[in-house]
This record gives sequence, structure tokens and C-alpha cells, in this order.
Amino acid sequence: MKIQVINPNTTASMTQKIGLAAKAVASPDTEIIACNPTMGPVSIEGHYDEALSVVGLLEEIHQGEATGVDGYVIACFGDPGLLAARELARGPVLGIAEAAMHAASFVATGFSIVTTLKRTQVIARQLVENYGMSRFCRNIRAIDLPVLELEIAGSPARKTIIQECKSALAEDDCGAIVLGCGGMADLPAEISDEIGIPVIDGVTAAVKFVEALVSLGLSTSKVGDLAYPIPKPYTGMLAPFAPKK
Ligand code: 5HY
Repeated sequence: MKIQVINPNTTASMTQKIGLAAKAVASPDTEIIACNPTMGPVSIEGHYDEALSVVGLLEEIHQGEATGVDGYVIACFGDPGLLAARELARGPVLGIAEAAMHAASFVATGFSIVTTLKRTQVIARQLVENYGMSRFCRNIRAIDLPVLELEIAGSPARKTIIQECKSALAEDDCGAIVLGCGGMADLPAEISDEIGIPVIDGVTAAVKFVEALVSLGLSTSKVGDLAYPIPKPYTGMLAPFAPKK
């Protein structure tokens, strides 16, 4: 099977890191295609970035549909454009926030999320509620460092994330940690060894869930709100995105 793992920001080093994490857990007969849009924000750190990242994300889904991709992972913790992507895709589409929260709920009765900037905590909170995870989510913590700090070798981000996870374990009555950024995909094993509880990265969780769904022969329902977009003209720079018959 072919799984397209899409980093919705345009930072190639983060896409590479996400691709390595995905390939490390994928089954031998799974081909991982890690990609990012050619247009959009270098990092997603708020509602505006998210909104404008979705056009590039959907362009990647269009290309995946044209090349026989079986399933998709949206590798940004805001799960931007998830439902729009499901309208376009035949196969399953999972967001890393959704996947990580569900995986955490399978191994603990409570988890805490550790994300990047304080201003994105509200986005994580909205997803916790949307996914019905409020009774599992003990806290949403932020290291308050920019997303691209994770791409700088020797940055204090790594130590700061580990310290925030230790504080969560000590204070939040949680039994697991959910890492709140695609750029943290290389960290779960190291942190889990350090603090002794499950630490979940959404990229790897989503890849395994998509593999399971595809193996079960499950695809996105095309009855109701996730049916293909209704054909109509689009104007201006978005004209090429007009849904076709
Ligand atoms: C992410 N931003 O996973 C989110 C993290 C965040 O560019 N990739 C990004 O803080 O929302």
C-alpha cells in the first residue's frame, strides 16, 4: 500500500524528519511518500497559518488521488483541512492530533499534551473537544518556543520538552504524553525512556492506523458530508481547484 504523509508547512527538513519516523514504523509492504506543499507557511503557529496551509495540503491530496495513494496522514498537530481532505480522498485520511489522542486513550486513562507555542494551545483544546477526548485530556502544556526551533541543531527545545513532560507526569495525574507537533516525531522513544510512561507521536500512530484501516478494506465514506465536492466554477487564483465532474 501507498501512504502519503503530508507535512502541511513548507519546511523540507521537518518533512524529512517526519518521513524518517513514518518509514521506521511502516510495514515492509507499505510505501511511505513524505511530502510538503510548494506554497504556504514555513510553519503553522495559529489560525491564519492553518487556513492558508490548507490549499497546498489539498493540492498534495489531488496529486495523491492521481497517483493511486491508498491513505493519507496530515502531519500537523492542528489537523488542518482534515474534513476537506476526506472529501477529496477515496482512502482514509488521519490527522496526527486525532491519531495520537486515540492511541493515548488506548494505553492510559489520562494524557497530557505538550505542544509548541502558547497561542496554539486553544487549537489543541478545540480538537480535544471535537474528538471527544475531554475526559482523557488532563492538560495542554506549551514549551512556548517557535515550531522551527525544533529544526535547529543544539536548540534548547529538546531539553525544554523533556522538562515539560516531567512536570506533566508530576502534576497532571496523566499516564501518557501526547507530543503536540509533527516536528517532535523523532522524540517519543528518548522521552519515554527518560520519564517511564508512554509518549505518543501522532505521525507514527497515524501511519499504523491508516495501515490498519486500509488492510480492513475501509475507505472514506462517500455518502453525506464526505462525498466528493460538488462540481462548480472557482474564480481567481483558485480556479484550478474547482471541483470537476
Ligand atoms: C505542527 N505547526 O505540527 C504544528 C505545531 C503547532 O508547523 N507543525 C506546524 O504548534 O501547532
